Amino acid sequence: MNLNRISKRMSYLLRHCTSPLYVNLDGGWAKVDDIIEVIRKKEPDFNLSVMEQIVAEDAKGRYSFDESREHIRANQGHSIPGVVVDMTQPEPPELLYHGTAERFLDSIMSEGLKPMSRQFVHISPDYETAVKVGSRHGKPVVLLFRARDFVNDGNVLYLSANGVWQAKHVPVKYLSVYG
Ligand code: HQG
Repeated sequence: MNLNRISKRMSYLLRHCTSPLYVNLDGGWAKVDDIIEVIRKKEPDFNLSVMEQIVAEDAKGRYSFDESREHIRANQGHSIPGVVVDMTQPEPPELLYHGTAERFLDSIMSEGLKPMSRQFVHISPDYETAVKVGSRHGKPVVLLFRARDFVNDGNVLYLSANGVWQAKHVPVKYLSVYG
């Protein structure tokens, strides 16, 4: 059984799949039994203990169970319209990082960071994470984001349960190319 492949399937169902919609818009929770049932159609060995292992071992903390452990959600990364996952708004450090690919730079430096297909722009807590995120799209470039100024100017910046900062839009004036 390929756990990485199953995790991708879980991510798809919990973040992106609208037909049918497995998640409750209020909180992004899906029934554990429903997710297991649908994935078992392609992965007959998948079961609750494998799901628990994937959730516990996920390097990015992508998933959470609720207190009853009857529901599971993705902590961030949704494209499903209307899903609201609870996030906090702690005071950010002065600087955060956004990893992207060189080919997107001109567009970003003219229109700012946009969420593209997701609900939010994802912003990393450190340079190394940003390099990894940017490398997924091509030659990585890291942008410095003046997060404290952004918030002090009245903009909203969220922190997901697994430590990814999120904003609806980041105007160019808060961004500069790192290095
Ligand atoms: C870029 C992974 C042109 C943006 C990672 C990014 C992350 C623009 C791409 C999470 C733009 C969107 C998210 C603009 C933004 N013009 N390009 N105005 N504004 N972009 O995959 O941030 O493995 O939706 O720079 O670890 O790469 O899925 O976002 O390059 O946390 O859990 O448009 O996905 O986590 O790409 O990655 P994505 P992302 P998971």
